[in-house]
Amino acid sequence: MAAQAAPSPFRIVHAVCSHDCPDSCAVLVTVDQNGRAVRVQGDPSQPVTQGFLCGKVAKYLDRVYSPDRVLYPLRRKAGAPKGPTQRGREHEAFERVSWHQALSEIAVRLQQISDEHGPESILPYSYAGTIGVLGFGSMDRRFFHRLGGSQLDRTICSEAGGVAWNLVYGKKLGTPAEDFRHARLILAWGANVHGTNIHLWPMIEDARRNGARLIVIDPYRTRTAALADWHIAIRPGTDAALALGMMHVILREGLEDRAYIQEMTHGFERLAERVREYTPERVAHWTGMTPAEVEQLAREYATTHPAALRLNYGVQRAEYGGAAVRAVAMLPAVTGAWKHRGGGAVLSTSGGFAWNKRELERLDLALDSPLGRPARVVNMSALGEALTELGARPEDGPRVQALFVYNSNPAAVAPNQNAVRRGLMRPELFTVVHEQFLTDTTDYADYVLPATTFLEHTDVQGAYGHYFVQLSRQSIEPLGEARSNVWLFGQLAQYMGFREQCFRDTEEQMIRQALAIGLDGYSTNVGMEHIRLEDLEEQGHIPLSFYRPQNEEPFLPFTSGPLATPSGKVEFYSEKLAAQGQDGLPAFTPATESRWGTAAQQYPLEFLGRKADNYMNSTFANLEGHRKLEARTSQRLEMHPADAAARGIADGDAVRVWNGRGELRLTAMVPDGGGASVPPGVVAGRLDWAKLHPEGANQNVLTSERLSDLGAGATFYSVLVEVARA
Ligand SMILES: Nc1nc2c(c(=O)[nH]1)N[C@H]1C(S)=C(S)[C@@H](COP(=O)(O)OP(=O)(O)OC[C@H]3O[C@@H](n4cnc5c(=O)[nH]c(N)nc54)[C@H](O)[C@@H]3O)O[C@H]1N2
Ligand SMILES: Nc1nc2c(c(=O)[nH]1)N[C@H]1C(S)=C(S)[C@@H](COP(=O)(O)OP(=O)(O)OC[C@H]3O[C@@H](n4cnc5c(=O)[nH]c(N)nc54)[C@H](O)[C@@H]3O)O[C@H]1N2
Ligand code: SF4
Ligand SMILES: [Mo]
Repeated sequence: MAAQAAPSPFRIVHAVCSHDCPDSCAVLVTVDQNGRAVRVQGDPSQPVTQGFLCGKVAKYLDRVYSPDRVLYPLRRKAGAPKGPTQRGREHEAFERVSWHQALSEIAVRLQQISDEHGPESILPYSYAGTIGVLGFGSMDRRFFHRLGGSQLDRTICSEAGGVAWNLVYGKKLGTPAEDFRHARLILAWGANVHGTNIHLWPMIEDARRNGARLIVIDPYRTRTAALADWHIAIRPGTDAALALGMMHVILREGLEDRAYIQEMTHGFERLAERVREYTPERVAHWTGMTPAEVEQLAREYATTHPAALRLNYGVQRAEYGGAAVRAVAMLPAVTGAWKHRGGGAVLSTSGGFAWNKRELERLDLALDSPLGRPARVVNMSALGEALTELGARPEDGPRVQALFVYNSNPAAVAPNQNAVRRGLMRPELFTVVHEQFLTDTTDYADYVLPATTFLEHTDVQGAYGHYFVQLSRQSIEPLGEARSNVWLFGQLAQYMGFREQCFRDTEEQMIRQALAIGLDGYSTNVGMEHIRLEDLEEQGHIPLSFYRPQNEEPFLPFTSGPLATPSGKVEFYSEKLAAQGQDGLPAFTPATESRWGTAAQQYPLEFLGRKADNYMNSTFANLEGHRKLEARTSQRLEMHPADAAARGIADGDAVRVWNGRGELRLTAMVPDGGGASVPPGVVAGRLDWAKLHPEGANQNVLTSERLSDLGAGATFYSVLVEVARA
């Protein structure tokens, strides 16, 4: 008798990693007959994921099924004080309540606050816990618009760079990740490819096998830098000088692409005039390179084709990060690198995804709010100020009386942590946090609501490192009473008595809205016209129409016009900026908090409060397995031997790191001999959870709320400190 194959007790579900990472991996989740996820793996059929996940998410089931998950709504017990709580004892401050109780009590409280202080006294605070289109911003936006709550300017990550890029090119598009294979020269500029964008690495390896060189420009010796052909340990915040210096050499030696400049760009004569000041000698003085190195880099970049530039967001977390990104972004337009497959540059690909935000976010609901207009805008990068100072002047509007946090851990990730804390500790502030874990921020919450992970809800997603639209199907039932962001804000709207139909939309309906599905079943979004939901369901991932990796015809952005800039061209000179009284051209300005700033006498070291390779901002920092991977650098201060010696500090010493905003204790990490991870005058640390430190604070006690030149973004990498043995 022929044996018949038994039906598999497992099913495989297409999901998408929703963490704030350019790679947006296609994930295959294996679920057993009991509905338990038993395996996650990268989808081999997705051309960027290529069948593997990063070390953080390969261990994702440890996170999903962690015994520390928040599984039920929690309410702070009467009299339980707010503030940093010892890990493992957080639960003692809370009591379990039902969703009905939590939602009705929160609704009553928000209504009271709105009536008494005006709805703008309610501030949502969210970032990118999930970058799924629905989870990142949809029902929540509808809710706060209808409520009249303050609008949040989401600037903490990429705004300076995004605004800068768009000033030059009009749209966040760039060289496809897959095409890096064809490059002969790769520049990773403020881009920690190995740590934060690992799926670009195989493309770089392919290119190198074919003879390409990899040059890394980063003050810190990342794993990527250690593997490069040339690591340029540039001083923090001096990238604009280097890029303008490269253009100086390129133009002096006639290495520019006249035809491309003529056809595609605006303001070249003015730029040429400007770069004359940036001689290799002057650039060397600022950057810490030699003049010969500046020249060599310029020549190599301009004469090697295809040359691909991976510009990531490291450069723009700086006071003049906008100008720096503008200058760097102009390089491929000067050399015509865009014309070659495998050439050009990429900061982000997110401009390719024209989601139907109008329908998802419904700003028009603001007209039905008690304000009858869109509410004031509060910058998330100055949360400390918003909680402690906003409302002091009549023109500010009301003080913040309620904070509603989701998709974010501001007590760990927002700059100037001491100010943030002072704000969160205000006795009258009402704070709600929707979370998967009891984080630094939930220590200040009046209510904690349990949130789902991407295995437990459905979403649709684009990416900022590739061009695929992907559907993420729910693979398991929510754990405990965890609920998605969409569910939470839809329900809360019912408790607030909002009658609009849109608050009853299901996730399924909202995915159709995001895709703007037309009568014929196809999306009506630009670039998605060939996509039906049914096809996404079946295939999991579909490339945008202008980008088909299987086509022979390569996607060469910015090689034909008109572009989405005011002139329709690549803008070396921005009339728009000039009209605002700003410099129409990029220039180099040393940061206030840099070795050239006046505060450098008191605080002589430039501090880079970087991200951890094995965490995702503060996410994962609470998990034992991830912490083990990060152990070598965790709670360390990486120093150059010269700076350590000058302070009598040896490797392994306990040190105090401080400035006018705060102080932190870390353990010095000083390499002996060569191999320093930072250049002289620079020290570096890693982001984690504040409550993992004995003093209940992390490196953001040192960072400032000063905003960047463009986009009013955060400036985590323009910070001065002093260090001493503890
Ligand atoms: N493993 C891991 N992956 C992540 C994240 C994470 O926390 N961990 N975070 C995710 C998020 S939110 C984002 S926005 C992306 C960001 O991805 P990246 O842009 O790569 O992020 P950063 O690590 O901030 O910056 C990159 C590099 O810039 C360097 N840098 C700092 N200052 C300067 C400077 O002035 N000039 C130059 N040239 N380089 C400088 C830093 O040392 C760092 O190595 O990564 C995402 N992926
Ligand atoms: N010193 C320093 N500070 C930094 C940076 C740095 O490089 N150095 N980087 C900055 C950057 S680039 C960024 S983007 C920000 C990131 O700041 P955040 O966006 O706050 O990032 P995370 O620390 O990852 O916290 C996200 C939280 O969202 C939760 N979460 C995940 N999925 C969901 C969900 O579906 N629903 C809900 N309700 N919650 C969910 C997670 O459990 C996690 O606690 O940090 C910034 N802060
Ligand atoms: S964090 Fe990034 S690299 Fe890791 S699985 Fe998610 S998308 Fe992929
Ligand atoms: Mo970010």
